[in-house]
Amino acid sequence: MNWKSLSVAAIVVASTSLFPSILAKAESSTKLRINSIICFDRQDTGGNGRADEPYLEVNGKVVWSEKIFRTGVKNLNLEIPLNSSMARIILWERDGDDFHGSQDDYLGSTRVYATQAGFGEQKVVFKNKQKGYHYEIYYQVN
Ligand SMILES: [Ca+2]
Ligand SMILES: [Ca+2]
Repeated sequence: MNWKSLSVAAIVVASTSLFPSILAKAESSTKLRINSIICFDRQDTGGNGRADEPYLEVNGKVVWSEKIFRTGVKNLNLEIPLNSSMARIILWERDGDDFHGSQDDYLGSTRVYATQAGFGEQKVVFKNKQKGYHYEIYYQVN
Protein backbone atom coordinates (compact mmCIF):
# COMPACT_ATOMS: atom_id res chain seq x y z
CA MET A 1 0.00 0.00 0.00
CA ASN A 2 1.41 3.39 -0.88
CA TRP A 3 1.10 6.53 1.18
CA LYS A 4 -1.67 8.03 -0.95
CA SER A 5 -4.18 5.16 -0.62
CA LEU A 6 -3.55 4.96 3.13
CA SER A 7 -4.54 8.57 3.65
CA VAL A 8 -7.72 8.16 1.58
CA ALA A 9 -8.79 5.20 3.71
CA ALA A 10 -8.15 7.20 6.87
CA ILE A 11 -10.31 10.06 5.64
CA VAL A 12 -13.22 7.72 4.82
CA VAL A 13 -13.12 6.20 8.32
CA ALA A 14 -13.02 9.62 9.94
CA SER A 15 -16.01 10.97 8.02
CA THR A 16 -18.09 7.85 8.75
CA SER A 17 -17.61 8.24 12.48
CA LEU A 18 -18.29 11.96 12.35
CA PHE A 19 -21.67 11.64 10.65
CA PRO A 20 -23.10 8.24 11.62
CA SER A 21 -26.68 9.47 11.89
CA ILE A 22 -26.66 11.01 8.43
CA LEU A 23 -25.33 7.79 6.89
CA ALA A 24 -27.88 5.64 8.72
CA LYS A 25 -30.72 7.74 7.41
CA ALA A 26 -29.47 7.54 3.84
CA GLU A 27 -28.94 3.78 3.92
CA SER A 28 -32.12 2.49 5.50
CA SER A 29 -35.73 3.31 4.85
CA THR A 30 -38.46 2.53 7.34
CA LYS A 31 -39.87 -0.98 7.09
CA LEU A 32 -42.87 -2.70 8.52
CA ARG A 33 -42.00 -6.20 9.60
CA ILE A 34 -44.87 -8.61 10.25
CA ASN A 35 -43.25 -11.31 12.34
CA SER A 36 -46.02 -13.78 12.97
CA ILE A 37 -49.70 -14.52 13.20
CA ILE A 38 -51.29 -16.67 15.86
CA CYS A 39 -54.62 -18.36 15.34
CA PHE A 40 -56.39 -19.08 18.62
CA ASP A 41 -59.76 -19.69 17.03
CA ARG A 42 -60.72 -20.04 13.37
CA GLN A 43 -63.56 -18.11 11.80
CA ASP A 44 -64.81 -20.85 9.46
CA THR A 45 -65.86 -23.75 11.59
CA GLY A 46 -69.37 -24.68 10.49
CA GLY A 47 -70.60 -26.07 7.18
CA ASN A 48 -67.90 -27.01 4.74
CA GLY A 49 -65.41 -24.73 6.45
CA ARG A 50 -62.57 -27.13 6.96
CA ALA A 51 -59.96 -24.38 6.99
CA ASP A 52 -59.66 -20.67 7.47
CA GLU A 53 -58.19 -18.80 4.54
CA PRO A 54 -56.84 -15.69 6.19
CA TYR A 55 -55.05 -13.05 4.20
CA LEU A 56 -53.27 -9.89 5.17
CA GLU A 57 -53.51 -6.66 3.28
CA VAL A 58 -51.16 -3.72 3.77
CA ASN A 59 -52.17 -0.45 2.13
CA GLY A 60 -54.48 -2.25 -0.27
CA LYS A 61 -52.04 -4.97 -1.33
CA VAL A 62 -52.36 -8.62 -0.34
CA VAL A 63 -49.02 -9.47 1.31
CA TRP A 64 -49.82 -12.94 2.68
CA SER A 65 -52.45 -15.63 2.36
CA GLU A 66 -52.64 -19.18 3.51
CA LYS A 67 -54.99 -21.97 4.53
CA ILE A 68 -55.05 -22.60 8.24
CA PHE A 69 -56.37 -25.94 9.37
CA ARG A 70 -55.53 -25.69 13.03
CA THR A 71 -54.73 -23.14 15.69
CA GLY A 72 -51.16 -22.13 16.38
CA VAL A 73 -48.31 -19.81 15.43
CA LYS A 74 -47.25 -19.07 11.86
CA ASN A 75 -43.97 -17.26 11.35
CA LEU A 76 -44.42 -14.83 8.49
CA ASN A 77 -41.28 -12.67 8.51
CA LEU A 78 -42.76 -10.27 5.99
CA GLU A 79 -40.83 -7.10 5.35
CA ILE A 80 -42.75 -4.26 3.73
CA PRO A 81 -41.24 -0.84 2.99
CA LEU A 82 -43.21 1.97 4.57
CA ASN A 83 -43.47 4.53 1.80
CA SER A 84 -45.50 6.94 3.88
CA SER A 85 -45.86 7.84 7.54
CA MET A 86 -48.77 5.46 8.04
CA ALA A 87 -49.80 2.00 6.87
CA ARG A 88 -52.99 0.04 7.40
CA ILE A 89 -52.95 -3.69 8.06
CA ILE A 90 -56.21 -5.53 7.42
CA LEU A 91 -56.91 -9.17 8.17
CA TRP A 92 -59.53 -10.86 6.00
CA GLU A 93 -60.87 -14.38 5.85
CA ARG A 94 -61.54 -15.53 2.33
CA ASP A 95 -64.83 -17.22 1.50
CA GLY A 96 -65.24 -16.39 -2.19
CA ASP A 97 -63.10 -17.34 -5.15
CA ASP A 98 -61.19 -14.06 -5.27
CA PHE A 99 -59.49 -11.81 -2.78
CA HIS A 100 -61.92 -9.11 -1.70
CA GLY A 101 -64.92 -11.06 -2.86
CA SER A 102 -68.14 -9.83 -1.35
CA GLN A 103 -68.34 -12.87 0.90
CA ASP A 104 -64.96 -12.41 2.52
CA ASP A 105 -65.04 -11.76 6.23
CA TYR A 106 -63.36 -8.65 7.56
CA LEU A 107 -61.61 -9.69 10.77
CA GLY A 108 -60.06 -6.38 11.75
CA SER A 109 -57.52 -3.72 10.95
CA THR A 110 -54.88 -1.59 12.61
CA ARG A 111 -52.83 1.46 11.73
CA VAL A 112 -49.06 1.41 11.88
CA TYR A 113 -47.01 4.60 12.01
CA ALA A 114 -43.43 5.19 10.90
CA THR A 115 -42.88 6.95 14.23
CA GLN A 116 -43.22 3.53 15.92
CA ALA A 117 -39.76 2.63 14.58
CA GLY A 118 -37.59 1.21 17.34
CA PHE A 119 -40.51 0.50 19.69
CA GLY A 120 -39.92 -3.24 19.33
CA GLU A 121 -42.47 -5.93 18.65
CA GLN A 122 -46.12 -4.99 19.00
CA LYS A 123 -49.28 -7.00 19.02
CA VAL A 124 -52.73 -6.47 17.62
CA VAL A 125 -55.67 -8.67 18.60
CA PHE A 126 -58.47 -9.44 16.16
CA LYS A 127 -61.18 -11.18 18.09
CA ASN A 128 -64.93 -11.50 17.84
CA LYS A 129 -66.81 -13.78 20.17
CA GLN A 130 -70.01 -13.78 18.10
CA LYS A 131 -68.22 -14.67 14.89
CA GLY A 132 -66.00 -17.04 16.82
CA TYR A 133 -62.54 -16.02 15.67
CA HIS A 134 -59.41 -14.91 17.50
CA TYR A 135 -56.20 -13.98 15.72
CA GLU A 136 -53.17 -12.06 16.96
CA ILE A 137 -50.57 -10.41 14.76
CA TYR A 138 -47.08 -9.50 15.89
CA TYR A 139 -45.25 -6.76 14.03
CA GLN A 140 -42.63 -4.07 14.40
CA VAL A 141 -41.41 -0.99 12.60
CA ASN A 142 -37.71 -0.81 11.85
CA1 LIG B 1 -65.55 -17.10 6.58
CA1 LIG C 1 -63.06 -19.22 4.38
